[in-house]
Amino acid sequence: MVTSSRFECYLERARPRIDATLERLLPTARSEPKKLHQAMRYSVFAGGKRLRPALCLLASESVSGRTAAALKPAAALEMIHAFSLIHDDLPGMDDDDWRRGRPTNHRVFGEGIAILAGDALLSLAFETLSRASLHRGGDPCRLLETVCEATGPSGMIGGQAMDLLFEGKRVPIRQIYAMHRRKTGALLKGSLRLGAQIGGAGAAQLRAFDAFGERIGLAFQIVDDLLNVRSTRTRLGKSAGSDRARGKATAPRRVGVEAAEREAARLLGQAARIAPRLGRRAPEFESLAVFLLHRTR
Ligand code: GRG
Repeated sequence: MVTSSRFECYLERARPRIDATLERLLPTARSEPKKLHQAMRYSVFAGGKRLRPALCLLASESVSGRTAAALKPAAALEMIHAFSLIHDDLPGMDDDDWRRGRPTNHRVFGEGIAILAGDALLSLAFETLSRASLHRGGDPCRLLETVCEATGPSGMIGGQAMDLLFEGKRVPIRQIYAMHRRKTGALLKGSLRLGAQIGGAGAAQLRAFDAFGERIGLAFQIVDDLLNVRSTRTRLGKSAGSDRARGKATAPRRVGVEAAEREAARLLGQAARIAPRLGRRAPEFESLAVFLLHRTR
């Protein structure tokens, strides 16, 4: 019998609350412009794991024992994530037809509406963050700063640009990891920082969250690249083997599957050793490191 880890149990419990918050924040599919709202909802409610919002909630709970103030900011992270996937799949980027076992947003709604659905999700995310109600005199500007840093040129957008520029080139592994830290790692790390800030973490605890986030963020993308090599489309819900076909710069392609696996395990081992410094939910964070190493989608 396969038993779920502590982190998976937390994720299962958090998901309905995250979904309900997203449901309240997103425009209904019946309001105009219907096609735009349908496209936004198509990608947000497509069976994603809700990892980023769950990390935000877990960090807030770990610091303060509370999650209520983190719920809307957590939902904003999922909107940004959905936005990035819609744009990542576009013909001008990775040109993918499948995501989470369904046709990609632009395949269903057309390229123009897919671009706008992504843009609208990003704007709605920042609107949501700007309205965050924080206890103990917390400042929503600090939250915006965290998320802007995670998504901007030094975060996700910068990493996506490196990803495009590296295509078809033989890039040193150091630069591949620098790209991964930005493209994927920055939003995961930022999700933890956001939750910790909402919980009222002090400087030392924020540094511990950053150190943990740095490692799980990079390891997450290495594992994603390994899945792209090893898995099938049915299992992943998106195109497998596409990195090789597009000449993507990835760790398994640059240093080999075994060395990439060792690096992911090394980073997640380090993360597990930092976990005890992350507050009352330390066991869930430790379990997260194991979950990320063994995930299959
Ligand atoms: C303006 C924020 C912003 C971004 C635009 C398109 C783009 C720049 C960035 C794309 C970044 C990207 C697609 C990174 C890949 C991250 C990744 C491995 C996603 C898969 O995450 P999971 O496994 O997905 O959490 P689910 O389906 O579970 O939600």
